[in-house]
Amino acid sequence: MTNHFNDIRHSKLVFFIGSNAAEAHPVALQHVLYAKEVNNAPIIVVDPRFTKLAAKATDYVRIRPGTDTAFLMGLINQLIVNDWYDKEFVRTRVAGFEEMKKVAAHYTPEVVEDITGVPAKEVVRIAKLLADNRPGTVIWCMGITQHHIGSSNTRACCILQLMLGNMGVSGGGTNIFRGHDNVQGATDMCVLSHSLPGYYGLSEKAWRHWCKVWDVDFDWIKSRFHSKEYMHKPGFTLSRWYEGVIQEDKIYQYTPIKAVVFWGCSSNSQSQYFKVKKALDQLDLVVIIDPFATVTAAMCEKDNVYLLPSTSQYETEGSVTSSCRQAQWRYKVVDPVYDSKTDYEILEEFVKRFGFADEFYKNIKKIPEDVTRELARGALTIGLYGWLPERIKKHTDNWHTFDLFTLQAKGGPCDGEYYGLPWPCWTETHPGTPILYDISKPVTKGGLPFRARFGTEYTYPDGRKESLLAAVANPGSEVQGGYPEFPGWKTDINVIREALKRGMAPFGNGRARCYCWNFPDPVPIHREPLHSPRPDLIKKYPTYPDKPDFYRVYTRFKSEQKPELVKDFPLVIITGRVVEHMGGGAETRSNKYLAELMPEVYAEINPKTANDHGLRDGDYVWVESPEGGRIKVKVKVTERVDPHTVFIPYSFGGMFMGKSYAGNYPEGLAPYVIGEPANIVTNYGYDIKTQIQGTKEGLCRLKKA
Ligand SMILES: Nc1nc2c(c(=O)[nH]1)N[C@H]1C(S)=C(S)[C@@H](COP(=O)(O)OP(=O)(O)OC[C@H]3O[C@@H](n4cnc5c(=O)[nH]c(N)nc54)[C@H](O)[C@@H]3O)O[C@H]1N2
Ligand SMILES: Nc1nc2c(c(=O)[nH]1)N[C@H]1C(S)=C(S)[C@@H](COP(=O)(O)OP(=O)(O)OC[C@H]3O[C@@H](n4cnc5c(=O)[nH]c(N)nc54)[C@H](O)[C@@H]3O)O[C@H]1N2
Ligand SMILES: [Mo]
Repeated sequence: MTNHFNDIRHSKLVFFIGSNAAEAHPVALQHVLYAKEVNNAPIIVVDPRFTKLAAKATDYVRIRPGTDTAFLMGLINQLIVNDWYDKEFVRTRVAGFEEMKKVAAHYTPEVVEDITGVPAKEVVRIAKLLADNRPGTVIWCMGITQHHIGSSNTRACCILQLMLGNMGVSGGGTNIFRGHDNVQGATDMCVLSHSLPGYYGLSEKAWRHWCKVWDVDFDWIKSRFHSKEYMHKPGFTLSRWYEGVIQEDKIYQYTPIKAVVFWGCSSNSQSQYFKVKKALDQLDLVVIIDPFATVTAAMCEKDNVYLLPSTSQYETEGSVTSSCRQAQWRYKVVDPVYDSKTDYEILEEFVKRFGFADEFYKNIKKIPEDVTRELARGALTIGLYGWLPERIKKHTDNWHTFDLFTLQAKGGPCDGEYYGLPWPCWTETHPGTPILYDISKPVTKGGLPFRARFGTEYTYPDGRKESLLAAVANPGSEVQGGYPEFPGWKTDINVIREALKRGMAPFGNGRARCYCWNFPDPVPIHREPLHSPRPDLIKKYPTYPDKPDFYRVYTRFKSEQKPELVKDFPLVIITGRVVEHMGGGAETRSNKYLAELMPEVYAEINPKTANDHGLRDGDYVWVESPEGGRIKVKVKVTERVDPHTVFIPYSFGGMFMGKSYAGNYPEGLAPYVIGEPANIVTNYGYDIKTQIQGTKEGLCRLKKA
């Protein structure tokens, strides 16, 4: 999030796209409802389903799944052609406007209507609403990201806010309501396969930086890898690890995967689940570190599973990071119950047995405080240097002294600081940055320009040259205008101190790019979902070429996009959340109160679809995917979805294509609720940059059970 939840209380408009916050973020929603009631802010909800969030909206826009880029570019085009965009903001802080404008021109209201199903008049009306109610905030979630063009969708959202001049202002921003508690912290630590903590990447420079922080020898780290190549090569992603086992798509690794550790991860959260199941049955070893005996364990047919019971968050402590980049100290509530161990203890047992405890714990004497200290010293890129455990605890202990609207402490021990020291918190005295890219404040007081990450000038394909440095600066900046990054700022705190002394941002003062030359589509464009109900549009807006060695696995795009598929699979399938269940559902399906509230998996279908299939509310139906997955679920007949769309909540598990695996749980540990995982029928398809699974577009068919 560029801003923070509380800041939405300043918004004059809230634009939700691909988010169902009423179910997925009901606590955060209180700030949105404040804006609605007190500021009279229009609440726009763009979603293929009429959700519980849509029920709170002033303006609901029903969109065809997978067409958000076209809709957003259509809004952007309207802002430009009607002169409703913020020209001063574009002049001083944006790059690539001319190139973007040319692309946006294609997305006329009529073209947008054809692609998205949103009436042309609505496109114009919503654009005007956005222009008339500033500052407005844009909030998106998984409805935007889980597509093969997910990264284009997110960029189009950002460009929309740049055009409205809504960036770097209170009440504006791009606010992505995140998933699990501490998922922002997990991302910052890069619990992913393509970077070291703090978004440093996998280059030798990055490794050397962290070796210095860890105080270990670079050559020793190198010796832990199969070869130097693997030190710099991104690993498999969570969405496709199973290909490393079953190899139905070609893999690019010297050996197949033979063992998997699920550490706080639920396998039914992955699409193509019937392939995941196949992989589980082929593996030599499956280790599950979880407070619950998960569905993964129950699905394994072989005797190859070890369950290591971990504690829950209430039985341990440490720093966690919220959606809005704020740190909090989470204190222990109860001692570990039964024979569970904390995740720290389990990790320590492994490290000792693998024989590198001396290196691993060189700087760590006291867990978790020293872990937080080490991360603060290392993650300079995102400005974690000021996140010292004692500062974080002080904030958590004094949370009542901070202002509800601005997050700033008024008096007390944290006077002037922002709650949770939102990063970047450049130094041990910096107050934190509550709103990113806000040039109304000095950098030392929580202001920030856009980063100058991509040089000082760029030459576009038509020969046009443009400065990539801003034409404005924060108050107190020694340079009144744009400036490049300070060399060495990512690895040396003294460079950061020097920049701040001059009132400047260590990472420079650049322009936000509408044209990203390092992306497959420099300006976001529509591309039809891989499995599309519109063969005519596949021709006009085809997907990307296939991508070999993409996170070590061949990933099909073009070769997977088959226009004839819709003949046999005429309905669009989307999946998502219900308020009663969480993720793969291990925790919530094992809770008898929640189980009673949401006891069974179902498919939402429109009354017309039901009638066309001879189905009635409460009947059972087989939902079948083009790849051969099928699940048996209950029918819920509802106008929430249109006649082309089927929605299934994805948090169920313990059934597999009609068969129950409840008997496979250790005695007494089967959850109260079991059901078919929707991910058996979510289709093949992955984002071109991130490889996130496309669980919000795809095709299916229904057969009465
Ligand atoms: N109760 C509960 N809360 C949760 C979670 C949970 O499992 N249970 N999970 C947490 C996690 S990990 C996350 S990431 C967040 C996710 O939070 P959300 O992303 O808000 O949740 P979803 O229901 O997956 O998806 C949101 C909406 O996207 C819509 N959608 C589908 N396809 C499209 C499309 O093509 N375009 C548009 N515009 N919309 C589309 C769906 O209809 C759905 O209403 O929730 C978090 N909060
Ligand atoms: N079809 C479809 N699939 C999806 C999505 C979708 O919208 N549609 N959304 C995707 C998204 S955004 C996400 S984030 C994933 C979520 O997918 P997962 O992260 O795989 O699902 P969770 O159930 O949240 O998994 C968390 C596991 O961690 C365990 N756990 C909880 N606390 C602790 C702890 O302190 N220590 C340890 N060791 N374990 C703990 C829980 O018991 C649970 O088993 O699903 C993805 N899959
Ligand atoms: Mo998530």
